[in-house]
Amino acid sequence: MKRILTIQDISCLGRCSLTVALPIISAMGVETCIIPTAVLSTHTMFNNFTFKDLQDQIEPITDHWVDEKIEFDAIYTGYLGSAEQIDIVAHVFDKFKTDSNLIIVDPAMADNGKLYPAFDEAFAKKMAGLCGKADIIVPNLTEAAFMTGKEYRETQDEAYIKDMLLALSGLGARISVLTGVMLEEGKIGVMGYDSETKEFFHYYNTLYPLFSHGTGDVFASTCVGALMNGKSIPESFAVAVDYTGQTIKETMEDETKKDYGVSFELAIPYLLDRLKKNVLD
Ligand code: PXL
Repeated sequence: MKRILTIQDISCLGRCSLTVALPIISAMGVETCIIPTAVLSTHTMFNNFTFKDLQDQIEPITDHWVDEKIEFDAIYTGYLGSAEQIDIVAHVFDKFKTDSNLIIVDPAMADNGKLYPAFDEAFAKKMAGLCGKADIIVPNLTEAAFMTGKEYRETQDEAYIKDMLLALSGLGARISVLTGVMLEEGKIGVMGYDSETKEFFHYYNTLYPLFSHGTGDVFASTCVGALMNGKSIPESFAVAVDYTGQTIKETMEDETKKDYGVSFELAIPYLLDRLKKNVLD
């Protein structure tokens, strides 16, 4: 059985970060170890959220694991609460990176052209550095623009997406994948670039007209789970696009619930079924 480590906050309510990663990756049959970087009452899109920093626990927890000779098949990071946490997490990568494991960084910090309330441009530059230590990065267009210094555009075309991917690949990860790519009416998906083979790949499915926080976390978690199930990189992203779409579709049945994240639970049977298929070959 594969074992991964995911490092992100716990937003107690709001279905994002660890409350999404842990159930989804576990459901995909992968042992999911966690390091909670902070505990918040909700994600930061609510007003008056509480925030308890847990970063002083990261070194002792990981030192203990080093003593126990623990290894991980992948390390996946999402929302990190401060620039200092990025440095600490970079050190965790150094402790557990091997020749065969994968580091996946979702630089969760911005959307729709804006940084989340807790962050500034210096944080984005630091996150770009963490992306340089990853094998795979999965930013959305806003995050990519903040990390590369390139312009954020609402209207997308293929040349713009490819140009952004090449700039992202300059950060240092082997695989860069842009999420939320919309090049065709009614479709949403990803385009990726493999800097070793110099090849682009892409995958799209139906665009459901609902915006909800946490969909990026559902997406990245699913991708990690699919990779750990032996799927190829493009197929893993296809599984993630399909499942994320399905969770949004489920959530649309009850629009009032969207501030509380997507109804990913209802789509888990779909995910397990989808995991058995390969749609790209
Ligand atoms: O990745 C989404 C996310 C995770 N954690 C916290 C957040 C958000 C998005 O707003 O605020 C605390």
